Amino acid sequence: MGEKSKLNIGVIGYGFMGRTHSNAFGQAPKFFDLAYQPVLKAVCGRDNDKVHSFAANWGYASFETDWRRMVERKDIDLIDIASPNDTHEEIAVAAAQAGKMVMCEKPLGRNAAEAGRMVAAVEAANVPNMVWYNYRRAPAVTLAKQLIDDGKLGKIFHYRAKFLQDWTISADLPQGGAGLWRLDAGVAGSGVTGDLLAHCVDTAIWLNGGIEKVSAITETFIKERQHVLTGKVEPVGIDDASLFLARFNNGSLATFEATRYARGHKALNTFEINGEHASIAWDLHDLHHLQYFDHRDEGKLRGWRDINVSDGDHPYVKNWWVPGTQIGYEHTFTHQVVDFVAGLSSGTPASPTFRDGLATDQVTDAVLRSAGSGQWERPGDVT
Ligand code: SOE
Repeated sequence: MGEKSKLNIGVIGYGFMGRTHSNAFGQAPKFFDLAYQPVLKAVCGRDNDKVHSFAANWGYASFETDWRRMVERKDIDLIDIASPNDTHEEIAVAAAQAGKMVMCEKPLGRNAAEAGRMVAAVEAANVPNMVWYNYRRAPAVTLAKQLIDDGKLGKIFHYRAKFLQDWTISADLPQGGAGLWRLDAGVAGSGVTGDLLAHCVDTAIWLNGGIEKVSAITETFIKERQHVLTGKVEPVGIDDASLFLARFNNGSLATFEATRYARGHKALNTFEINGEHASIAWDLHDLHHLQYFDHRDEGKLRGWRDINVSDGDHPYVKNWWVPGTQIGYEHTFTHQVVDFVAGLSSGTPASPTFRDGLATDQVTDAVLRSAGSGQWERPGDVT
């Protein structure tokens, strides 16, 4: 077999997401037969010592401390953005203009206006692009998509989603800086709406189609926090909790809830969908299981089935270990690389593309608008 064409990757950011992405690029070609061989060419971060040791640990051939140098490099095909949200637009637009493929951590922009400019840039340059909404590629979630597309649920009536955490309850937790930029509205764009609900919205649009309108309520429980970068106590601009009602274009009704104030929940990302014939439910805390109830089953045997999505005929699973053993969170990112590369070779781009990421940002913008106006808002309507 001849040597595969290389896909030379430059990752920007070495925090939590820099690690998940680096791991995924490394694992994907080991477990899946990819048309292109991902190569960890360079990683970029501002701190010379930290980025140096990150590069050595994860097997990068080189490192940069200025993302602009990375984007200019002729030996890099794909720029992967794993840095905080306020950097996404500038880097993505420059990378697209330099003719690079672009992958970007979620949410695509701090708001839909930024995301729209990012879509315009990748589409004008005609470069492959993708947003890392990783949970779509948990095998049980992909199986849910297959069951819905096969028509097993019939007409959908209800969609219920939650993403609950509890790590910001302490008033002593500061805002800003590495790790805590998610609490700084200027950097993050919003709080749980863009950080957590965006995951739920991306999955929901994928499984159940577009959202017609939303009615939302948000709250900031802790109004002031010390800022790590200024040392001063400053107002908190993010939403700590965000809940909304929605109507999908297919007529189904939904509730969505995200918070970082649900004591006891670390990453309870769940959805339940109720259709005419069947219902399905999923929970990230038990991510390889899909709950399925089918009313068409024989009456005396009818009940919720607990499908252990770890067999060879389940999505992605046969490429890992033996049936019945488990895979986890990190694998969702690896599957994203696999599908992105498959999209390059087939010519049919894998979703979520930047355009799909924009659709999610339009919904989260509408949620924040509705929380402010007290009115129903439509994702497309911007006044
Ligand atoms: C926040 O704690 C966070 O890390 C999000 O930023 C991720 O997108 C989510 O997958 C897990 O939680």
